[in-house]
Amino acid sequence: MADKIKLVTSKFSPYGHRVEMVLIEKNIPYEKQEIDLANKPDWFVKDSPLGKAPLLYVGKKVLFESIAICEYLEETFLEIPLHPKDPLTKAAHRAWMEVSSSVLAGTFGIIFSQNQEEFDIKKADVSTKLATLDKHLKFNPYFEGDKVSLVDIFFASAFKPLTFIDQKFTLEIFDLHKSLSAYVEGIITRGSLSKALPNDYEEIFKAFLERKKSHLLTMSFSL
Ligand SMILES: N[C@@H](CCC(=O)N[C@@H](CS)C(=O)NCC(=O)O)C(=O)O
Repeated sequence: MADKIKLVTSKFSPYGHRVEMVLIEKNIPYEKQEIDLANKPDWFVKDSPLGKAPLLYVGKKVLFESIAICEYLEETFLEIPLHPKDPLTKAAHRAWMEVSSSVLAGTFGIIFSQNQEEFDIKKADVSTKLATLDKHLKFNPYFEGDKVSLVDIFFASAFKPLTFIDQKFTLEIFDLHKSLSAYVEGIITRGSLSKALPNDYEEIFKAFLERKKSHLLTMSFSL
């Protein structure tokens, strides 16, 4: 019998969303347990070496770090592959997966900004990253043509919070990047992301901004 798979994550974690998207896209049966990262259970602190979510329990073993988890799922559940076979193409996908993580880190930089100066610097940083993506990538409609890949899943989970703040706070961050924007719209509306996101995503996002005393909340918004 196959080992039981359990995802432990927080409702708001984009790193957890990317793992859950992989589970859904690959039709892998799984259980999910959501925890409150502001109030971590003892068992979670014990099992998570860095104290971060997500974790993936596979039978009695536990994995941490979302990239390692997704790569494990890709190598184990072969029926619906999400990586290209060719090693050179796969390496390029992995490189852009790293870039997606830097877009996500940049987005959190904007969210954590405490004043206008910090906000301007962090927003410029993300804009530079978007310009880099625009310069180097052509999507058709996904990264590798018609078929969704792991790299698209990584971009979907990274772009979800960015598009959320872009729309709610009218940041106009995609205005110079129309083709990237069309790609992003396609991946963030995939069913696997909708299923991975909690129904109360907006409220959770708002509570997170309040907890972090985000400078965004001083700007005009429609939450
Ligand atoms: N590199 C990690 C990042 C995970 C991460 O930063 N998770 C956040 C939630 S989005 C977390 O657990 N934060 C709680 C903390 O740092 O105490 C991964 O890819 O899994």
